[in-house]
Amino acid sequence: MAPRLGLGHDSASSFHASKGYSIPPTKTKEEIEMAKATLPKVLALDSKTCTVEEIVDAMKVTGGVIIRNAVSHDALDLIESHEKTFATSKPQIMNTVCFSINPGAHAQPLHRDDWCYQVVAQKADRYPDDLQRDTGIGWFVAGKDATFENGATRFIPGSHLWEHGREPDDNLVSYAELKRGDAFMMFASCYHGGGANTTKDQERLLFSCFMTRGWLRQEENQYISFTREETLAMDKDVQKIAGYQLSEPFLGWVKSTDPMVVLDPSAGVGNKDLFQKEDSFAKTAQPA
Ligand SMILES: O=C(O)CCC(=O)C(=O)O
Ligand SMILES: [Fe+2]
Repeated sequence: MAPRLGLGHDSASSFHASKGYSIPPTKTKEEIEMAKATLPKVLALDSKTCTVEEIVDAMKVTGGVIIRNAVSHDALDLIESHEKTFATSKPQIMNTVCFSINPGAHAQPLHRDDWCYQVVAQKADRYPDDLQRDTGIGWFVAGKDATFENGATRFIPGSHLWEHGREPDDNLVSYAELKRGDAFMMFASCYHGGGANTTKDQERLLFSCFMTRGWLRQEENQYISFTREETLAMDKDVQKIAGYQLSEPFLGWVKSTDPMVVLDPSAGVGNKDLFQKEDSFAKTAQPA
C-alpha cells in the first residue's frame, strides 16, 4: 500500500511527516518473528579476545556490535570518583592609557568603564562574596599631583552597586586627589570621570591600567598593539598578562598549544598539554 501523505494517522500505514519515513502496517507476531529472522545477528565480542578486524567485520554486517568488558571496573571506579574541577582564569590587561588633562579642559561626563562589556547591572545591597560582579578593575597612578583644581578623577562612592538604569549625579562625586606616585583603585562598574582643569599651568597626568577577567575579550587589543619582537622583549609575566597565557582550561589556544609556546618556541618542549597546570608547564619550560 502506498504511504498516505498528510498528518492524519492511518491504522494500516502512515507517512511520518517530519522524518519522511512510512510506518508499516501492523504485523502479526509470526510475521514479525519471520522478519526479524532475516536480520543479521548482533554479535557480542569480548575486548580481551576479539580483534579489530572482527569488530570492523561485525560493524559492516550489523551496523552495531556489543563489546564485552570494554572498560575495566577499576577505570570505571576512577571515573565515578573523579572530582568535578572548576577552571579559573588569571586576569589580563583590559587597557593601558595615559590620561593627560590640560589647563582649560572640561570635566568628562560620568561613566562606567564596563560599558564596553555591555554590562546590564542589577542593584546590589552589598558586594557579592563570589567577587564575580565586575568585569574589570582599574589602577590610576599619579604621574603628577592630581588635585580638585587640575582635574582629579571624580567618582561616585558606592555606585558600583547601582542598577543599570540609575543615572549618575555630579552632585554625589568625590575627588581622587593624589600626590605623585599615589594610586586610585576602582572597579570598572564605578561611575567616574576626569575632572575639569581650572588651572592656568598644571597638567593633570595619570598612568592608568585596567585588568579584566582572563576569559573576556580585552578592551585594548594587545596582540596587534606590539610587534612580535616587541612582545618577545617583554618579561614573561608581562607577556602573560598581555593575553598570551591560556585561560584555563584551554581558552585562547593556538595551533593546539599554549600561545606562550607559539610566541617563543624555546619556552616549551613540544606541545604543551592544554590541561596541564601552569606550575607543571613551568617545569617543562626550563631550558635543557
Ligand atoms: O582622566 C580621568 O581621570 C579618567 C578618564 C576616564 O575615566 C576615561 O577616559 O575612561
Ligand atoms: Fe573611564
